[in-house]
Amino acid sequence: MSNALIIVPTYNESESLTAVLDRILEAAPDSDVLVIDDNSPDGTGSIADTYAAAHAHVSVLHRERKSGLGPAYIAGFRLAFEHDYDWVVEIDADGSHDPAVIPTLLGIARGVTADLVIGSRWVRGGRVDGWNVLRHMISRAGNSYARLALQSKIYDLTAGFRVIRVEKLRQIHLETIASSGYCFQIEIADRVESEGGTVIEHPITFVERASGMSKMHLGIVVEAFIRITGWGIRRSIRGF
Ligand SMILES: Nc1nc2c(ncn2[C@@H]2O[C@H](COP(=O)(O)OP(=O)(O)OP(=O)(O)O)[C@@H](O)[C@H]2O)c(=O)[nH]1
Ligand SMILES: [Mg+2]
Repeated sequence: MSNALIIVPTYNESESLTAVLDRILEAAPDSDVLVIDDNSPDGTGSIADTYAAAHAHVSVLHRERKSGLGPAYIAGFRLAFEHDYDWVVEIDADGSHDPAVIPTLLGIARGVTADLVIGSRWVRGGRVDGWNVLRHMISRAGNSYARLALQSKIYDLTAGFRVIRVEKLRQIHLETIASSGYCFQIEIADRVESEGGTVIEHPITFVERASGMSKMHLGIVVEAFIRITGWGIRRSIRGF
């Protein structure tokens, strides 16, 4: 068995999934890949099943309904616990993250024994291709606000391209993580950092999805804003 589990959450990614899986297997042929599909109406789940039937390293977890990125990833993390993987890799199914970078992120994680390696858009050398000004502003403002409120050193707290040490995930009490949207990524990074974990940001180029629809909506931004503000207030009260 490989010691890294690459988790690919999907909701309506029928147009991009096969190509992304091909690129993942090419880049990391020794890793196992787990697609977690929330009963996508566009048939992504059966595309994943067909792919898994033809590729020994790929498996699929089907969930009954769309319940957000957080619960999907937590289900994947629990499988990584059960099967004793050392690392999980998070990557989107829409082609925004280049699978060719996975060995680099894993190499950094293993080399410096980091707890979290983030493929970061917002450190020197990182960039985003294809976003409009509004999307740039939302991501930059959201990350700056979260960094300030949580007194974090991380520049790309919302990034969805990461390697996480499973041992660290076991320590951060997943049962108490309530975030659903991309706030989940902030919460995980914050837990790792608050527990004294080693976090490294490696610059990546993020490419806007070429097909399919974004799952980003106002509710996700509002959830992040409310939760971050709550955590920040609690933290500053405790600090005094
Ligand atoms: N299983 C599962 N996957 C999800 C859910 N929401 C989003 N995803 C997947 O999570 C990844 C990130 O979602 P995106 O819609 O690309 O979000 P984003 O990257 O912030 O937005 P864009 O840049 O516009 O694509 C993609 O692979 C989605 O298919 C969900 O509720 N359940
Ligand atoms: Mg995306």
